[in-house]
Amino acid sequence: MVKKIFSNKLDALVIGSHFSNERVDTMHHVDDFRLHCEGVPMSIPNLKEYFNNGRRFTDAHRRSFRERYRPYRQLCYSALHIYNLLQREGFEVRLLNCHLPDDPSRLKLYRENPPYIIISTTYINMETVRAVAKDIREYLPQAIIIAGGNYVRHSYRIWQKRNQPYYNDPEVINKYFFTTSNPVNEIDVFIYDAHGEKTLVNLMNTLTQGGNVQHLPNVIFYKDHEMVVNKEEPEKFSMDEYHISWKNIPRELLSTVVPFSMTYGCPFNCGFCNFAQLGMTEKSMDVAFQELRDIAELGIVQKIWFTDDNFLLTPSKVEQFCQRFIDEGLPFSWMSFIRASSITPRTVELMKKSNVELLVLGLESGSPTVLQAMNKRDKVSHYQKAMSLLLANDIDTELAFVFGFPGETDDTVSETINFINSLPYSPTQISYLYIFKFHLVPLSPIFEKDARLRWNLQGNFLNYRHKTMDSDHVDSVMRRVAIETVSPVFNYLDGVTHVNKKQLVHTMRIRDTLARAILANSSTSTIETLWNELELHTSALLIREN
Ligand code: B12
Ligand code: SF4
Repeated sequence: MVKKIFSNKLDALVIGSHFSNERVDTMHHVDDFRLHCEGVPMSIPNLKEYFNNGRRFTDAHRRSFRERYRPYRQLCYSALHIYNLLQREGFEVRLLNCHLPDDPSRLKLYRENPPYIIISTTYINMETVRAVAKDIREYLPQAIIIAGGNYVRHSYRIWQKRNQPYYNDPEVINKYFFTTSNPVNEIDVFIYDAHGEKTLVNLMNTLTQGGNVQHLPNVIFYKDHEMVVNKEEPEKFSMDEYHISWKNIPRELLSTVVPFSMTYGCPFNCGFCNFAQLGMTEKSMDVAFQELRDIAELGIVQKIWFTDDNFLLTPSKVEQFCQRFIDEGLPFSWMSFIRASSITPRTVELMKKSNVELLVLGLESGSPTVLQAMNKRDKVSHYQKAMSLLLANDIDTELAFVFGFPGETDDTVSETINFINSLPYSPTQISYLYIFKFHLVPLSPIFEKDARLRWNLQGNFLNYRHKTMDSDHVDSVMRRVAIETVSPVFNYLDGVTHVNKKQLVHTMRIRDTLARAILANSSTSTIETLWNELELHTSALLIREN
């Protein structure tokens, strides 16, 4: 238990992410090809308003903000994890899930004068952390600001490799905490362990008892403007040890959908991915189901969002999980990432029975050549079988593809477009299409010297060229894919429950046919006909907003 030297009631404030219209976003490569009017993405509620109001908005700015902010509203699992940890350790803690500039609710929390501010960098990069930390410093000059999580870990590993070719490029080193020439001085202590939970608790207890960080492993701090890197002592991490005590999570943090994690890490090694290189740790089924029963008892949650990449890793895992979910009669629908190889007639049957709502598949490409170059360890023929089964059972999907990886050519792009367009069609199923521009990131296998030489790969991040394509061409490829794909739709996070799913799916398809016609510079009369059709169908739609 912590001894308090501060008179404050509150010990710590945890910050999970940040959003602003001007934010520096590491995912700029997700091009937005959705239908927009007056800068507003046209979700179903926005379409209704637009048509009801004579095809204009009176509040376009507010609506645009609301739509862009939507993905940030949901509770981040990483922030919940740290909040839960500190609460369990006896600290009085609050959670600011998403920091927004100009948001009065952050000031309300600052006014409680938390001596420690804990920033999780799972979702935010260095420049975003700088913006958040500057804001905190303005109001809480005495607070101890601690940062940890994914981006801090990556920064440490890049610091270790700072003298290696490609890692020593100024464009790279200036994007990460410990190599940049412009450090984020507002942060007092960085925890660079891959996990860091024990270090965080140890650090807070040490400081609270009047000690200092000098001999604490796994931390980095600045002393007299010099960076001090304390020795590394990798923490042991177990998902069971850090299970969430749902009954102690304040109700105001919960909603009808909650994030849930079953595993950490990934046994694969896809060429473009920089968060794989860790062994996998799993939560035991008994602990997971105890948590799920606790959530059910809260009586507010309707859907579980499994946020880890790999909990449905094999067909037997899916069968084991779904059978127990059914046997325990849990009152939720659920959504999760899944690998195509885990989708079989039996697993689809069990997933359907256990009330699955949406499955997210990182298919990455419809070209065997590109899948092989990516080391994806999956086959297009698997994808086809998996998608037929999901569509036949009306299970909605999110399908993600990456364009521009070394080996990509206009022909492989055509293969992917043909694959997408060959997927069976169902009037009552939705497949959301996510297209990403290949992002050449440090610590991914393709960033390393041997792979670079093999593909004659030069550049960094979103600007590169290799043997088979360059990043400018990838931009035009993205546009081409958006225009030429047919039945999957873009995700507007509509936030509505369908009264008649067939009508809803039909309206979504018209919306994207229109978006694609506009992108393709189709004739004014074609576009006007589609607008009229969309208006007709939107008006007929009976929806419940979530
Ligand atoms: C699930 C997911 C989502 C879900 C969120 C679900 C949810 N409600 O939690 C959705 C789809 C909504 C989403 C949205 C976005 N995401 Co996302 N997402 C992920 C994904 C797949 C898993 C995240 C996760 O839970 N990881 C597990 C965490 C808890 O692990 P960790 O960070 O390694 O932390 C460990 C420790 O370090 C410790 N820890 C965490 N924080 C701290 C802090 C301290 C002080 C300490 C000591 C320890 C500690 O806890 C963990 C266990 O030990 C990751 C990729 C991945 N596999 O990690 C991308 C990822 C996190 N997302 C990313 C991005 C960019 C986004 C978006 C900005 C995309 C966009 N443009 O809309 C949004 C932002 C949303 C937001 N709120 O800010 C990036 C973030 C990169 C970065 N840091 O700059 C990632 C890494 C993907 C990538 N490679 O680009 N995402
Ligand atoms: S992209 Fe590949 S390596 Fe990365 S988490 Fe997914 S399966 Fe694992």
